[in-house]
Amino acid sequence: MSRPKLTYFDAPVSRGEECRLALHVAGIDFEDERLKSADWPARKPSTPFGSLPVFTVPGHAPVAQTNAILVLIGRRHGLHPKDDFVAAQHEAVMAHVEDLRGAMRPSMVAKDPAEKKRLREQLASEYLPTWAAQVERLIGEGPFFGGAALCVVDLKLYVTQRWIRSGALDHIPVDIWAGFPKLVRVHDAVAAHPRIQAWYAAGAKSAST
Ligand SMILES: N[C@@H](CCC(=O)N[C@@H](CS)C(=O)NCC(=O)O)C(=O)O
Repeated sequence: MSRPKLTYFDAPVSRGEECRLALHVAGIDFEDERLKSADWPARKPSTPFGSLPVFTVPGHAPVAQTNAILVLIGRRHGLHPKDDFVAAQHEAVMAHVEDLRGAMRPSMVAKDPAEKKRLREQLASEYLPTWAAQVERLIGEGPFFGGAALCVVDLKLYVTQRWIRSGALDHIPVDIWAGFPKLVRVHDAVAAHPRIQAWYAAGAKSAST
């Protein structure tokens, strides 16, 4: 292996997509390894924590945990604040995104449609608006989370909003965060970023989900 490799499932979503976007925005030539679900059971035990994404750089141990990967890329390529305290604010919001994924999970795995509906409606009425309000009050003048420059935290906020807006989550209104203008502005600024546009213009990497 002569170049960095990002391993994730074959879908333009979630934790893996955040890392792909970070690598692309950073201008890193990387191998975009996309696993089929059928291949995962055989690969899972060889990953650090039995999960994806995993980032492998020649000469170094594989790095797992999305936020660790993003902060590593961000620090090395100017996509994460240099000031420790500012960086900690970004990392707190990155952890907040992971909290949201954890909160969504029971509704993702619920088999009973009525139970799924109940969980989703509860998320839509309480958790998701509160989650967004907490982020909204941390965002400054923009257009990005920390100001004029795109950072890895913005990629997480973008991918998360894209997920909510995609319509893939039954019983969660696609416009549930429309009333949070700073959050929406972060989404729009990332979507309009030339490197993001270039990534999705390149082909099979649909931004529809
Ligand atoms: N805390 C981990 C969570 C990773 C995670 O749950 N990844 C999911 C895909 S988004 C996964 O690997 N699922 C398959 C499995 O757990 O077997 C991170 O942030 O990377």
